[in-house]
Amino acid sequence: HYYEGMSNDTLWPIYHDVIVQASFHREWWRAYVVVNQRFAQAVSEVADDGATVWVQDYQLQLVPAMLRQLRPDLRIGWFDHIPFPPVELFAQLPWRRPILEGLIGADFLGFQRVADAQNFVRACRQLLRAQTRKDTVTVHRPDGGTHTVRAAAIPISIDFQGLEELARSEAVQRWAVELRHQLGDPEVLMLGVDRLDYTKGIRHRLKAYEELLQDGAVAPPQVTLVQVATPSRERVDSYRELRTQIETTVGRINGDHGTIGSPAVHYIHHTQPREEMAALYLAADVALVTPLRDGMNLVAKEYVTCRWDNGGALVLSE
Ligand code: ADQ
Repeated sequence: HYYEGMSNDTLWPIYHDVIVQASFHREWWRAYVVVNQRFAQAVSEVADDGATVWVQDYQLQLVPAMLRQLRPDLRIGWFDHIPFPPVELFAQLPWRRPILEGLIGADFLGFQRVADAQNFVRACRQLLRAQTRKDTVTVHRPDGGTHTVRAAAIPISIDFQGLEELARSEAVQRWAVELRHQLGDPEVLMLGVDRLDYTKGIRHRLKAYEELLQDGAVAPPQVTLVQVATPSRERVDSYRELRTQIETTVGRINGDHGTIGSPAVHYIHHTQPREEMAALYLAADVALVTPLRDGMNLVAKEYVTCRWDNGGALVLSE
């Protein structure tokens, strides 16, 4: 109810522009409150006097206020890894007010983009009638005082030094060459790496590739696509449906356009070791990063980092 329900079948779709319908269930919300309370309680028992606590992501939006109540001495930050929706979408949530009140308990709220932080500030103004000024929101406390929280963009990045080192290592470089050989030495190797999620645009990407194959613009083995689709949220209906659609499409494309020994799409549905990911990035001529909606997208940054030779092309959706 807490994770697959409220977090991933209610909040996730609302925060990603309702690409799929969100579900609303009171019992999911109740579980969300209970679990957030449990996190707040646990942190309150271990945090040092005056410690700074970082709360991560949309699964824990009530923790800041709950924690502040338990431990007023703490400095509390929260980071949103996904988009924060415009108020028109956010307002669909029956629990919009308690969520905003939960977040306001923090001292600082971090978002991926300025627009996300602005959406949050606007939601506070419109839905809570809170006082807002630039990137701050001020509310009255029950004791008569006021509390101010700042909401700003602090986009996430990756450990690019560590990853570049790995991608420069002899083992990974050798692996990249071997990979291309195993794939039939294509002239152009295209790569997609995504969690199997409807926000990532995997179906749209496959459709575009299929049209290029149909038009005769590309053909294996000269051009080939490796699609890594990591298993994700497999007990949520919309994710199960998506997996079926993607795997049916891959099967159709290979049936129509592949030949023995050279499929048009190489499809991988499991997690891979870091070294293997680095080798794939290094081997790929084109990385296709085409989400419909995304917080940041680390795959784009990882590809650019692994192509330390400044080769390759990154195709990035709007
Ligand atoms: P995700 O949607 O999971 O996270 P994304 O930014 O696409 O995030 O990163 C996925 C990560 O998983 C990458 O580091 C990638 O290398 C790794 N990965 C994918 N498939 C893998 C596989 N088969 N094996 C091993 N590793 C694999 C959320 C938000 C994003 C935001 C991030 C970080 O949805 O928008 O960028 O958090 O804030």
